[in-house]
Amino acid sequence: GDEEDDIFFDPEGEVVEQKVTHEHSEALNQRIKEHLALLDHSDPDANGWEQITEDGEMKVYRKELVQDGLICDPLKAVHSVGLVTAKEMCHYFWFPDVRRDWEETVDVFDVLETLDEATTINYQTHKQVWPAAQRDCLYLSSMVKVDNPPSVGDKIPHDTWIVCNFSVDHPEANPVSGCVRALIEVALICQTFITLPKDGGPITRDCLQCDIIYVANVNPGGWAPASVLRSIYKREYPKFLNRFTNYVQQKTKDLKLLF
Ligand code: 18C
Repeated sequence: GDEEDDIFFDPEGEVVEQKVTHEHSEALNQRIKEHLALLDHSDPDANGWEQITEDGEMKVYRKELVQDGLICDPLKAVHSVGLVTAKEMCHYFWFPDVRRDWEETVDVFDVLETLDEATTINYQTHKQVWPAAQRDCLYLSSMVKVDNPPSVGDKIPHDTWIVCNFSVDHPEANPVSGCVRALIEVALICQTFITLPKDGGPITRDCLQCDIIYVANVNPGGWAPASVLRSIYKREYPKFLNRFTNYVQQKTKDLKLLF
């Protein structure tokens, strides 16, 4: 389609420009803007986030939220891992070809459309959890470099990337029968921090620290027992973050740094 610029202001008041290249560009830009506001919260317990678990550097928070009788608890995790860049983390989270390498909760996975080099529309079904019906979701997934992130105090990131997944409709969806459609709003925000070698040598993987914020708002779309659902949350999100970050560290350990 026609390219035009959509200009908006980030929370610091700086102008951020995002290209409008496809029919979901404006929705995408709006969500990116909202997710990036999370970088402003230096206190992770701010705004009613309740910590539900932690594991090393990883902390997982939720807010209890029930909508129309359905449990829709927003989830937020913060993590920090060495040896990888923000772009590498986001690449492996976004790139459809490697989805099955790290995503354990998915059965069917199809790319329905490629909107640009870093944006796809995906359909997937998730493993069924007794006694609830199986879930599927249909979502746009896009990976974007963030040029002017809101600042997080005195730490200056080398670079910032985000992957944004959110539910959309698509005419070519061929849903698996019996599935209940879950609605998702997910973001993975990654920032690379570099400690330069004291001897002036080259930057190696040991110089890298990648800070991560992961947020997920999932509406289960239909009945699911509260206790089962909340225990799935508590178990599956930390499991995903550990598995995924280990996966990216393994995949990249012998590769050139990707910024
Ligand atoms: O972000 C992640 N993955 C991305 C790529 O797949 C994408 C996916 C988001 C998750 C959408 C969840 C939709 C419903 C899931 C159904 C439950 C499956 C659980 C299977 C357990 C064996 O952004 C990484 C996501 C990793 C965490 C997934 C767990 C999500 C739990 C949400 C539960 C809400 C649905 C209720 C289902 C019924 C349960 C009784």
